[in-house]
Amino acid sequence: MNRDHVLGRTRPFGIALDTPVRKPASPRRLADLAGLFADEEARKAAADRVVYRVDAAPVPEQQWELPFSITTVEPGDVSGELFMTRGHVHETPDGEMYYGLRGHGVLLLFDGTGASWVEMRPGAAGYIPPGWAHRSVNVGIDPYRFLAAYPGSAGHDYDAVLRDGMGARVFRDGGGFAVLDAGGNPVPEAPRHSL
Ligand code: M6P
Ligand code: ZN
Repeated sequence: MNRDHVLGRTRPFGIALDTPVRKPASPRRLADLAGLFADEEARKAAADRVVYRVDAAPVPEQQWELPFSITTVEPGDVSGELFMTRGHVHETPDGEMYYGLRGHGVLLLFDGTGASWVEMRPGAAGYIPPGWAHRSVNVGIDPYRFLAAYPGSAGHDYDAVLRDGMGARVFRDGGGFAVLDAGGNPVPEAPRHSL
């Protein structure tokens, strides 16, 4: 790729992270999340409830670009399973970075064999390594909001998650939450580093 070609494509800009970026994209409701929660009947019964929305910066999903977006997941659950995004794996095995802005979340990760997770609070960064499926879960009582930045070449494959799941589900547990594998065993949290 030659530099002159990419230089003509997009222009610098800034965005205030905590105000609506553009007109919000159409919200994802429980009606749009078929086959993802363990209790499918309970999901259908509450089909109109808004689960999350994604506000994307005006960056094209093309190689060499770095698209970013703010996702807001509402608090709530389906039979105790906490509200979450659809979840996807990248079509090309690009990594991604999340940064917590508001509320309390879990970044759930799955490499096709085992699950892992990162607790997300305002100011926390979570790393999604190449090839790992990822989903965001609101484990708090307020909306959970985070910034995501990923290579423009990545693409979104949703079928892999529908077919194979995420290796774990996140449930309400008393006043807190539990990340459990298919056998009902707790999944260990990923290590947390300081810079
Ligand atoms: C983050 C990023 C986006 C993604 C969004 C919602 O903002 O990972 O690429 O679209 O979360 O997740 P999903 O597409 O899985 O519903
Ligand atoms: Zn992604």
